[in-house]
Amino acid sequence: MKRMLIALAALTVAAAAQAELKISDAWVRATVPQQQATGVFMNITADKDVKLVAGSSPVAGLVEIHEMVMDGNVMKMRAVPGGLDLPAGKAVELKPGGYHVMLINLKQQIKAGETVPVTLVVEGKDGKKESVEVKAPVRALNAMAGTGAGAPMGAGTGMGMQHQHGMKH
Ligand SMILES: [Cu+2]
Repeated sequence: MKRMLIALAALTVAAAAQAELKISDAWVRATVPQQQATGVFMNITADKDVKLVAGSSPVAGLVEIHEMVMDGNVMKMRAVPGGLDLPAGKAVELKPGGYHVMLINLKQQIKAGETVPVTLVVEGKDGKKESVEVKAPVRALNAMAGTGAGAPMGAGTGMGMQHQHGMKH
């Protein structure tokens, strides 16, 4: 009886802290054989202030939240320090050349037409974490920014290359 009460209390706390995430246009960039890493892109809108702090996927040994930064004249990517802010009610775009979820140490080739499950972990201001699963369809290797993103072609291509050699960062 006592154990059951504790379980109920825990559930109530989780429900109160829960943020809702609206995720749209999720996709993963396809890989060539032996490729070690690729990016996952999507639009996320949270209903509370949370941070995207981590992720996991059955196809990757490691998942990181990345941003692109200029290092001299070279665009590089790195893990977002402290996680990616998802302000309440504001759509945050993860797209090629910008923020992305990085799948690292790939266990298999990611082929166009498949769907990759990715679990995202967000942290609220109270430090509570919750996870959301996204099923992201795979798009061809040369796929550019998703619907409506309209990134300039030249810049996008260069960053795409950086992605394919993601293990160097
Ligand atoms: Cu990356």
